[in-house]
Amino acid sequence: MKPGCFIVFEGLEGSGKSTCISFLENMLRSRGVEDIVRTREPGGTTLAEKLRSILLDPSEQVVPEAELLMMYASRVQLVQTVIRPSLERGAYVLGDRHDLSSMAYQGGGRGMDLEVIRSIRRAVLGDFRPDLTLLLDIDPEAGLGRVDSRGRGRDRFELEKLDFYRRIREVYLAEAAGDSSIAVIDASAPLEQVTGAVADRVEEYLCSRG
Ligand code: Z5A
Repeated sequence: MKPGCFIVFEGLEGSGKSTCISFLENMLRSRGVEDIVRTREPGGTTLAEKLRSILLDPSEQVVPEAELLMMYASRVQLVQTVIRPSLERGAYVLGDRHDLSSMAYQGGGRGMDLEVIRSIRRAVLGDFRPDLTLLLDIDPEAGLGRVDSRGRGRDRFELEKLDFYRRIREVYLAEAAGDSSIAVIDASAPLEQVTGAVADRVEEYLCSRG
């Protein structure tokens, strides 16, 4: 059986990750792909969803080191019990965030050492990586404006100041510049343009793997 593929969407809050994942899922289904698994991080397993509710709770005081380790506890549980088994049977796994979020948020946002984060990744995930990452790049003010217009209140991360998000964006773009498996998409463009770029990038990737 042909191995599956793991396509991840990354970006600031309100950049359109969930919207683009739904678009891609529909696109793949319209081409006859049936086995599609959607994941979100933190989350996606019973253990990881419990960690997620702690991590997003604005009343929780979480130190950066604990935050990082909880992100990886959530991730390794998801990879071992959901993502790897899905890929092994040939599924398309569409991820709403993965490892790059930890580099950007805990590294850029919280100022933790990127080498420490890389070494934790190596220790718990080995060489497991997404096949393709689509980074939806947007100015933090525009992204948070979209989040606020949904009117559901801000979570613990969304209460951070703009500088926090600017640092995250810088790390996202710096990591993308050094990694050909990360494609940057202008997420401030009208939705049809963004989904068009998503379709193009995925198409390129699928052609390249034959
Ligand atoms: N986090 C971390 O710190 N470290 C880690 O390792 C990981 C995560 C994995 C999880 O939140 C939090 O955990 C996150 C980082 C941290 N911080 N926060 N908050 P999440 O991923 O569950 O939530 P999020 O990033 O905040 O997602 P979101 O707010 O749902 O945003 P989105 O999925 O990117 O956007 P959307 O829901 O698709 O779109 C937002 C709105 O904009 C919606 O009304 C759309 O209709 C609209 N939209 C989308 N695209 C467009 C365009 N192009 N034009 C106009 N309007 C648009």
